[in-house]
Amino acid sequence: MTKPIYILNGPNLNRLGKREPEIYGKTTLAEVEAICREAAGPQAVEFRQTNSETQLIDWVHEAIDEGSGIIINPAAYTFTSLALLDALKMFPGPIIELHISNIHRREAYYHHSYVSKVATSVIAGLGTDGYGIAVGAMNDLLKKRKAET
Ligand code: CA2
Repeated sequence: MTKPIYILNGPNLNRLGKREPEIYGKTTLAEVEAICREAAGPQAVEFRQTNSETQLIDWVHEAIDEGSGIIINPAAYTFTSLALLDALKMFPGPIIELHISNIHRREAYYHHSYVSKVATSVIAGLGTDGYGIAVGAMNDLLKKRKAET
């Protein structure tokens, strides 16, 4: 069995489904987790959310030692955190950066992502459906890597 996929969520995403449904939809984070587990099938998943930059970085370090892939919605840290970028640079596997909204259609301060510099792929604007799609894509990336080794 391959190592778990880490699905990491940054600040304020614990409020998903409760505020600004016109931007982020009505699905809660607990429902998103259930969608991810369903999409993963037998592939193990570590699904987490934090409002702390330090915690997010510590989880990336954990994933470096114990994870096969990272799907990350860093929320506001996408646009501010060189420390998160430095941590992700150390991860040897595939990284999918995920945003519920299409950040490029939004205000200019949402247009420059540090995380995109190291992401294998970026998914944005598919709503919370993007999570299930990201898990399917991650499973495919991991299968391809395994076949190549
Ligand atoms: O679209 C996304 O997934 C974002 O990463 C969400 C971040 C925002 O800073 C990014 O530009 C795009 C903000 C998350 C705020 O979370 C909320 C969740 C529910 C209700 C209100 C805010």
